[in-house]
Amino acid sequence: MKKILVTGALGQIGSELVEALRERYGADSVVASDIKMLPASDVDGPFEFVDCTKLHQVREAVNRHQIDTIFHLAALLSAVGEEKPQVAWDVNMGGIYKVLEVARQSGCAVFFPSSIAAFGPTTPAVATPQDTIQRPTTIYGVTKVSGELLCDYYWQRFGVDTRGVRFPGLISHVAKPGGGTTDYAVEIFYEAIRNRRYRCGLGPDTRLDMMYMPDALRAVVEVMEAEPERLTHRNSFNVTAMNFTPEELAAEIRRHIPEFAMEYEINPELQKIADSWPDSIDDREARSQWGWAPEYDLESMTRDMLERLEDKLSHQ
Ligand code: NAD
Ligand code: AKB
Repeated sequence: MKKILVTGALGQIGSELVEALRERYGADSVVASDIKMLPASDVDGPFEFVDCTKLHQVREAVNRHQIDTIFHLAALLSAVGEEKPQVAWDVNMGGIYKVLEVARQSGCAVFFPSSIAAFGPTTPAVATPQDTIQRPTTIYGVTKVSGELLCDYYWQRFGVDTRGVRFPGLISHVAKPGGGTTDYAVEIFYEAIRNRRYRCGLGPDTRLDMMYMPDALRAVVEVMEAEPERLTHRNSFNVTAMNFTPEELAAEIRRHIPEFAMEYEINPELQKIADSWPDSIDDREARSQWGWAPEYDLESMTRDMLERLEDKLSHQ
């Protein structure tokens, strides 16, 4: 990786991935891009306006900066996707197709982040295997399975070096999440610090896999740097770090903020999506093929989130 383009770079993952990549490969080697514009005061490296659904915009950015690797983050997430399924299809499928076409023409490698949303209600729900039934019932999930297949196709048919992971819900304190079903696991920390209470849209026993952002960033870099001979899969590796319900997360927060109160006001749309996803996934293939190992569990993530968010909010 000598020159990198990140699409959707101003979202929850991109806000931290760009910085991590710049630290690793050099500030000028990483071009951030999005359809949102960055305030001039926040620009600390190359930035381009790139709508990933416009082939010429992706191509121009790749040519102008002689890009050899694209981290394609731009997408609509699960909750927003169900509100605007047609737009979700256009952005998620249009985006990955345009990125893959430019990658094919320009010889770029591509990172594609899939999700636990690529599974559905007929998937084995506990310790979901790497290779299993994938019949998702959300438009987001449909675009994630299709994206995984398209990435595999471009590797097998055209030799484009496509790689990816299936992320669980991601927890972070830099940028707020962008409209997913697992957003509660981030919002709860803001509310616990500010108001000592949180009203959760998912039921108390909704069990899902999650991961803290530092582990997610490492997963992205490690899968892209993995020796290709070791990879029998490419798109996309199950990766996970922790597993909990809203009630268990609230209990962990209460160890630091004893007065924290959790209420439930179930959002039927969100609950339906969460119930269609696995309770837990099996990431042994990622562990054996490229050495994946998370560092944060529920306890260490909660401690770090509260410390860092308290510091951030005290300066706002
Ligand atoms: P996000 O919603 O926070 O950010 C997405 C970014 O894409 C936004 O900055 C948005 O402006 C941009 N965007 C939207 N339409 C665009 C377009 N047409 N062209 C260019 N940019 C556009 O998302 P995120 O949480 O950072 O997720 C990034 C990727 O990781 C997505 O593909 C998502 O599906 C995947 N993922 C995220 C999670 C998670 O928990 N955050 C979990 C699994 C997979
Ligand atoms: C969402 O909830 O949509 C995302 C995801 C798990 O893909 N966080």
